[in-house]
Amino acid sequence: MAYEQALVTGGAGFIGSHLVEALLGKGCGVNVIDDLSTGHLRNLARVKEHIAFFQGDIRDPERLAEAARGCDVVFHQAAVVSVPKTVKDPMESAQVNDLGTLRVLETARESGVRKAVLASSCAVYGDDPQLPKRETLPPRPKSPYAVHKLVGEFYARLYTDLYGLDTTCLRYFNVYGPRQDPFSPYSGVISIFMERAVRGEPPTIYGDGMQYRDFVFVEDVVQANLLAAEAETAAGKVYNVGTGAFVHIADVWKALCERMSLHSEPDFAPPREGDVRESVADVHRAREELGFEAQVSFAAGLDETLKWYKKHASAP
Ligand code: UD2
Repeated sequence: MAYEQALVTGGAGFIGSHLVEALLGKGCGVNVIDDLSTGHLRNLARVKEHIAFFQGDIRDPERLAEAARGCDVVFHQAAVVSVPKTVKDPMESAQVNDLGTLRVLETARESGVRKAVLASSCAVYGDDPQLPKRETLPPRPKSPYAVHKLVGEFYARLYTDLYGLDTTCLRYFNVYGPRQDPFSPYSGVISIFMERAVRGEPPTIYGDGMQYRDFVFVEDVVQANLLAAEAETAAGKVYNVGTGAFVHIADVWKALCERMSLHSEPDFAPPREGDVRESVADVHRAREELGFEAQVSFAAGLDETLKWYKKHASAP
């Protein structure tokens, strides 16, 4: 193993907490920093005895330095993750997502971290109609969130070029899985539909339901992070993390109804403003350079996620 001690920023969040578990499973020591603004300690309940947890803000240099001490790799997952929140308050989200990310890179540089893997997003592609989304497409950010992610990518590459810090950015497509919080109108569609299906209530589909997304299971996203951390030739680069396949939104609900033996027609509402109609990842670069290939089929991922939502129906 190329690293022994990892820092996971946002480690109490949906993706971060799965990453923490996988790192521990590999025998790696794990430090977590999280301000618990959207993450929850319950996401770390199973591993809390085995990690060093630092409650704090990534913008706090002393706290971050404390959390990074002794780490050779950083997985940066902490962010304001709600796109509409960044639209509503672009100054605050820039503080966290732009300056916070810069602080993470700077702390990595100062504290002798060897590698930083940053969570980016397919949001950077914006509404470019070309499909599948290839890393070589010029970015067309359509929200402050997308700009933040792009800024992070640029800083990461700069830190590789200027300071020799090995950085890799991963453009997550639509991540889903256990622990994704459904209780916000802006939560991922699968988490919202899961919650509805478990209650036996119909969801709302915005538009005709024929829009589609590349849904990638959280365990696959974790694997992509682990591969990126060990890759020798990924410094300063960005990679899509998706499956290369897509599912129509209407079919997500159908698949859930089948599994729950529900006969529930969704409500339909006008398309959401600014919605991208079609999104699917080109997965070649990640496959060729990181050896990453999503392993979990949509059917298997949905089963696994549903199992979790059924168990945690009232308190995800
Ligand atoms: C995803 C990311 C977002 C940003 C964006 C960039 C998530 C949760 N969000 O937004 O952070 O990176 O990609 O393009 O991964 N829908 C319904 N009913 C609902 C909720 C959603 O029909 O109750 C539709 C929605 O209109 C959209 C699709 O489902 O067409 C996916 O919505 P989403 O919010 O899960 O994800 P997306 O791709 O808009």
